Amino acid sequence: MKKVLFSLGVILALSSCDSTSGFSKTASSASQALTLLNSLNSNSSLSQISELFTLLDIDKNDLISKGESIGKIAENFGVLDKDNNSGIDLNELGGLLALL
Ligand SMILES: [Ca+2]
Ligand SMILES: [Ca+2]
Repeated sequence: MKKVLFSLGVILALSSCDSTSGFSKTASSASQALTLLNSLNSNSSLSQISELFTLLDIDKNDLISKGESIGKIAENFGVLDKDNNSGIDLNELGGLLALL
């Protein structure tokens, strides 16, 4: 929890001295990701999972880290991260459909 607050503080500090355009872009893809996540159900296609993955993987390292995860993905992070490498890859994210 402390770590989350710390990274939030870093994000806020960065956004206040950076131009606001970069921050609002991030905020909008985060809200897009949340909308998409909420629209998923057990019949959702892998292309929707893939779109969600792209929105969430902010640093583009092909893994969703704990910090990048939101909602049900954050809640089930340990379940989805099958190989316990502290990141959820596209295949592991597909496991989300079984939890919906
Ligand atoms: Ca990432
Ligand atoms: Ca993993």
